[in-house]
Amino acid sequence: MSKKVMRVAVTGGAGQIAYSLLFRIASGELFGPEQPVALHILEIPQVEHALAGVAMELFDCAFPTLADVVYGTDAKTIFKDIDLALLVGASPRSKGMQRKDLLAQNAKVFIDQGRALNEVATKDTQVLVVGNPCNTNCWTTMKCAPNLDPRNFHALTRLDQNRGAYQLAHKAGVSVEDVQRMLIWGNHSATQVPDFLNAQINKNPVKEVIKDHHWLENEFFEILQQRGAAIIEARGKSSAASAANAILDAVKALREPTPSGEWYSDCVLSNGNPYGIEEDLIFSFPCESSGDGKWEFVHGLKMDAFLEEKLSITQQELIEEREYVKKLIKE
Ligand code: NAX
Repeated sequence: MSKKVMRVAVTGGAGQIAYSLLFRIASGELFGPEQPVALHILEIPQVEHALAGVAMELFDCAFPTLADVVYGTDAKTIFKDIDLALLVGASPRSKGMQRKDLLAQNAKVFIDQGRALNEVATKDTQVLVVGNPCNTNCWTTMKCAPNLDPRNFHALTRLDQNRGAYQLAHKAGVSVEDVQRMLIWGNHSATQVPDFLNAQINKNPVKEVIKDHHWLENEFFEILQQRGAAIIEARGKSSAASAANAILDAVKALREPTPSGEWYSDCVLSNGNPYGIEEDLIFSFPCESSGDGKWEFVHGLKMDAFLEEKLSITQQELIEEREYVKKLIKE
């Protein structure tokens, strides 16, 4: 393997998503068997010892594609020379904590990591934020890393898209492969907007295949908006393997040309979007990629009163989150 090593930073390396994600990246699944990869793994000092154990396990897999593992607790050391940053680590929401408390706690994490990226990463480094609230954490990181290209900042709604595709397929009694153009708009939160107006099943509008429109407007929304909570209730822990899987899907979506007529959900900077969404938000849109990390908005999706109302609710939530963290960045 004489190719230049692809350097991928993963934060929250001792956490549960990373325990699936790191091994799938190291195995060559993300970049292919010919692409050597180095993992740069960041954690907080309290769990550095556990992270050492994860690194030992990575070495013990003897993956031919794993060229190097760098791990530690200093963001500037870990982010040096990277091509891609997967910002997974964040403080969890504890019992009784309000969303605003979580925003404030995690704003600090992403202000520091944004500044570290700004100092040591290159303009072309791609950044995908997973740690919640991921849209606003992504916005914070982007604002604190003005040396990087703002179009290279992404937050994850791919898990919600995948969940939506499964639910539509299950309801229609078809395979997930038969569901096309599934899309999530807005915030990765309980205001997210799964779009059944533009989605298709076997190239037919979903509303023509699933005649139960009450289910689409109610249960379908509720299942997706509450899926994370349902998994915590059932498993006692939040989604991890499916989140890692969605991270891989999201990175592949940027690295592989989007098939003609298709799109994928990605939370990106809203500037210049064709749907009238306020500028300067990290908002989930229909995107297509030319396969080299560059992406464009997909134009011309249908809108109706139901969708527009839902979009305005999720947009408002993101505006409020942004205004709240703005003050914290200035402090
Ligand atoms: P875990 O609590 O298992 O792991 C998080 C890890 O991050 C911990 O090991 C912690 O020490 C580390 N960490 C905390 N602050 C850090 C910092 N400043 N630098 C580096 N590491 C730090 O959580 P896990 O289940 O892995 O989830 C990680 C994040 O993903 C959470 O914020 C979670 O809410 C979010 N999720 C986002 C999803 C999405 O679709 N966007 C879905 C899955 C997941 O819920």
